[in-house]
Amino acid sequence: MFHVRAGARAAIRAVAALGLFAIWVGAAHAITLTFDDAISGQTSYSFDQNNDNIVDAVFSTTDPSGFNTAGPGPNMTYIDEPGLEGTTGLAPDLRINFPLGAVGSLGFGFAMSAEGNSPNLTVTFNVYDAQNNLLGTATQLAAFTQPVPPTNSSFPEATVSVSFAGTASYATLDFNATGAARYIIDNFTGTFGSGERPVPAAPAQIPTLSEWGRILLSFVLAAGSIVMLRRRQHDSRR
Ligand SMILES: [Ca+2]
Ligand SMILES: [Ca+2]
Ligand SMILES: [Ca+2]
Repeated sequence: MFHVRAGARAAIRAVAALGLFAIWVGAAHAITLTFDDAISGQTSYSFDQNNDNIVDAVFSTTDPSGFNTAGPGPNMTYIDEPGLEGTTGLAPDLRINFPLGAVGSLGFGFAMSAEGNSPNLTVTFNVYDAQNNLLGTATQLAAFTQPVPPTNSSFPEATVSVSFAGTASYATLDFNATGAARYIIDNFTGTFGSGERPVPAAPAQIPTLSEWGRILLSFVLAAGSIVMLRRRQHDSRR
């Protein structure tokens, strides 16, 4: 027999509750896009990080050459290639749509293709709702880090995040082209994935009768009225 004392039972219940709580907190928290998909040359790409066939975020650029995935190489703190690489020459350089909406905060790591530090190595990250209201903004300067001290990273880099109230519909990234010609981003994090956000229910299907169904129904109705009529005639003769 497997006896569990009351104290042990309470402990098991507490651990189970803690586990459920951890799962719940995990579910309510963030998704991280790691950009592992092959997206070279694409100008728009729908990312489905948890592979449930529900798009989590759509990244798009107006650069006809599209995105690349490689850039600064492995000696970086915030970029773990593949990432999402592109030109800084647009305004904005990148747009991110959140089909399920995003809440709380959004953030990512980025690097810029410069050989030295400069005050122009900036990105401006804007977050908007569906009515194009600006929910939050941040401008962040990139600088050399030391992934393995005392050696500097290959390129200037940083992380940036924006916290906001309400539901974000899309965000834009604009890198300062006077600081560097190319950017790369990685580990785009926020509460916008299909595992974290309620997926809208499909519109209810109103059943409609096919042509065959309508013909059949009219026959049934006609047959019914004939039976009723006969019965009435039969009753009146009695
Ligand atoms: Ca990555
Ligand atoms: Ca998904
Ligand atoms: Ca730009």
